[in-house]
Amino acid sequence: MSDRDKKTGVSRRGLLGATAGGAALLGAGGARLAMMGGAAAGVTAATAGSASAATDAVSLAPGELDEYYGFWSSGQTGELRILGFPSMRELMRVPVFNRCSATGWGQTNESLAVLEEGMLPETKAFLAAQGKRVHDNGDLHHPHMSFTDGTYDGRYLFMNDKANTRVARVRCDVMKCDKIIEIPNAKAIHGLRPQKVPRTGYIFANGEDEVPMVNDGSVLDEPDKYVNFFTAIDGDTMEIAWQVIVSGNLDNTDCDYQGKYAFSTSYNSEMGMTLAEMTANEMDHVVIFNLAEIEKGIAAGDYTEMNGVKVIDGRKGQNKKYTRYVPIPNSPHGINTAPDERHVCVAGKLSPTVSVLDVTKFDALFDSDADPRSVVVAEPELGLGPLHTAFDGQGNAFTTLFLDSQVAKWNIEKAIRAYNGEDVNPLISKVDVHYQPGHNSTTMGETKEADGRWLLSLNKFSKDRFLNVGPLKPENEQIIDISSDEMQVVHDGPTFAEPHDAILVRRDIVNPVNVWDRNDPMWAATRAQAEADGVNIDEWADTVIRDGNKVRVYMTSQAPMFSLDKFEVTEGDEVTVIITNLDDIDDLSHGFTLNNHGVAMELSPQQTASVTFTAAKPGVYWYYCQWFCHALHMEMRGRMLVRPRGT
Ligand code: CUK
Ligand code: CUA
Repeated sequence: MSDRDKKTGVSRRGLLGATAGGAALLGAGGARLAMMGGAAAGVTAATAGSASAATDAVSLAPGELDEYYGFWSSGQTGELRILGFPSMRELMRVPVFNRCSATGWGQTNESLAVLEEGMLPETKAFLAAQGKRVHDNGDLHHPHMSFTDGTYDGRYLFMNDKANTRVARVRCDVMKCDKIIEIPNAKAIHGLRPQKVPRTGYIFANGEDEVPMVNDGSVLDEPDKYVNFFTAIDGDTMEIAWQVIVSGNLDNTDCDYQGKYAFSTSYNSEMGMTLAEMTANEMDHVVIFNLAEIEKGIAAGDYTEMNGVKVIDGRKGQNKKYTRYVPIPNSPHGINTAPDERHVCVAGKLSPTVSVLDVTKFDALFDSDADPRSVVVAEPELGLGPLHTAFDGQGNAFTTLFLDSQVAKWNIEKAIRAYNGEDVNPLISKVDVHYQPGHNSTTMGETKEADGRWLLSLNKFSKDRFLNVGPLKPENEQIIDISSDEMQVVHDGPTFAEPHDAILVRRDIVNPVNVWDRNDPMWAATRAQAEADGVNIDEWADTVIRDGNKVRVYMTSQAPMFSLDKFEVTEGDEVTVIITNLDDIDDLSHGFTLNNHGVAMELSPQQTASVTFTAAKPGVYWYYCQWFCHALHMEMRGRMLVRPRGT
């Protein structure tokens, strides 16, 4: 029990009671958990760190820079967040699946183009029926950087939207989203990973929710008609390369360091629809995808075309060239490839075990009819509710234990020896975290350059760790010093809904620009329209073009003024305001906010952005710059006159 717990009188075990009770509701799975309760006894957990020299290591003096970029998901907030690590200072929010009031994401024509481009026609029609053009929510779980030769290359970040079945890409040069695609056939994209070797390459994306193969509303309770999809996306073009139909829900995914296999956990091998059905089996599975065979199968025409995608049948009992199903206990969740480039750790969730797969045994699995379990080389029992595993690059693994509110440090090689009958204990130590950890992440830990310096534990509950802000509490993300075998918690970091995952990237890998390139593709369509209108948007512009009832207002910004301090339109006009920020000094962002029109957008140095609205109400409306840019920032404003129709 930590000092903090003593002070509040709340015991960690007491807090767990409620959650463990929840687990018991799961029936067979819960019973198994209860039975395994003592499995990891014998290792005492370190107490949580109090203020000490170690906490100094994560705090920076004013003006100092962090050693790592942290790229955070934000769950149902829908954005990507950038934090400095280990200071945990939030540096930026990158809107992706959400609507952003500050930047105009989801409102500017340039962002709407990104949001609409990869949308399925049926979704466009569905949204139109709701009076909308785009979704304004998303559920972003898994941000991952592109790889070259097994380590991060600083080109792109890729991420999923579980809520609306999408995959997005963020450009690391400007830290803006440039592509969003909706995945056909699949539903609820969850696990997502980029190919590590030779490069990204493919983005692997799991469909979590199974739906009837023909989902037209005529099928509900015919489980054999339900299917699920694994998708490979080309990370360069953001087009779908192929899909594989699988048995079972897909949860998380990862791939090897050889460029041959991807693999996904599956928590509902039963293909059940209710809680009881979904947790009936003691064993679920990991699906292994043979990339070369799938590519050959596609080339040879062994696919069905579904909604424009080439789909291979990789269901259990189908053609074994493409997939193999490895039985794993019990509703496995996280799947993480170790930096040793060989071992894959599969967290058991409802089983207290982590199953270790050896990728060098996968060839034999596909070449012969070997027992799929032959690729399992260790299965240490670590504690209750193992969810995700991170690595230090020195042969050790760190697994979050959701129900125990702990992180277990263990040694992969020792776990293999124990599995082979040797009398060794792979468990090194445990540390209490506060509380209920999901993902964890080590510095560079999902690359072959894992450096073993820090562990981040992303805890779902914060309970008593912060000032009370009402029934909705922040989550708590803790930094753990892993420089010695006794792990020490050195920092609490509250976060808002609901980061699942984060990656910690050495800062030399990430090199964004300070000022936009005037020829950036982000506003190529806007530029083409300006050219058609005979307006040069790279220089001072103050032109109003009338085109029927469409009006295009071209202006520029340069501190502390807009090139137009007024313009006139007529009631009912569809008005597009196009602005180029001519300032090219670091940090000199402007913005355009139009009063009482719900219009606001970002204009960073050398950026062009545009926004379209209907001038529906006669009158004078002030527009202003919403980024404090100059001593005369308040004066950086102008007027739009909307004349009554017919005047
Ligand atoms: S999942 Cu959330 S804790 Cu979406 Cu990565 Cu495991
Ligand atoms: Cu421009 Cu404030």
